[in-house]
Amino acid sequence: MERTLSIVKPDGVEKNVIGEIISRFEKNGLKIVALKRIKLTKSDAEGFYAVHKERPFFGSLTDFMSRGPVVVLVLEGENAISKNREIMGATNPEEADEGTIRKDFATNIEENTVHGSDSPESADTEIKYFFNALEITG
Ligand code: IDP
Ligand code: MG
Repeated sequence: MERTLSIVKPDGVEKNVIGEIISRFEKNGLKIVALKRIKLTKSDAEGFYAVHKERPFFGSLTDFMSRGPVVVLVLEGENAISKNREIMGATNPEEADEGTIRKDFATNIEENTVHGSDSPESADTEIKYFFNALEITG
């Protein structure tokens, strides 16, 4: 059993597809073990995406991530990290496979609707960024 952090980004919330996105996780056998809808400050977004701080899109990305509410979730299941990445599709929606969340909902490479942890280490750090132990129930 593995856990991963998912975020429905501000564009996904604005498009009113929170339920459709969550339903894809469930249909693919992932269990939601924590969930909340919050609004990040610019500084929250900068902290979350600190690994990207040298990238040219960091300012724009953190403006986007703090412009409106997001939904943060912890998904649990076998190979949850890679399974979630498959359900999400490629970072750039133009390169995403048919039937993936990003192919179906993303606006562009930045406003790409969902986040998913990319390794066990980042999943652990990212889950702790948003949830304490009492908020996650398997
Ligand atoms: P990922 O979300 O698929 O793991 P990362 O490379 O970790 O992709 O990038 C984090 C986020 O930064 C992306 O999901 C996207 O919102 C944004 N991003 C990535 N590459 C670009 C880019 O070239 N231009 C603008 N935004 C980008
Ligand atoms: Mg990433």
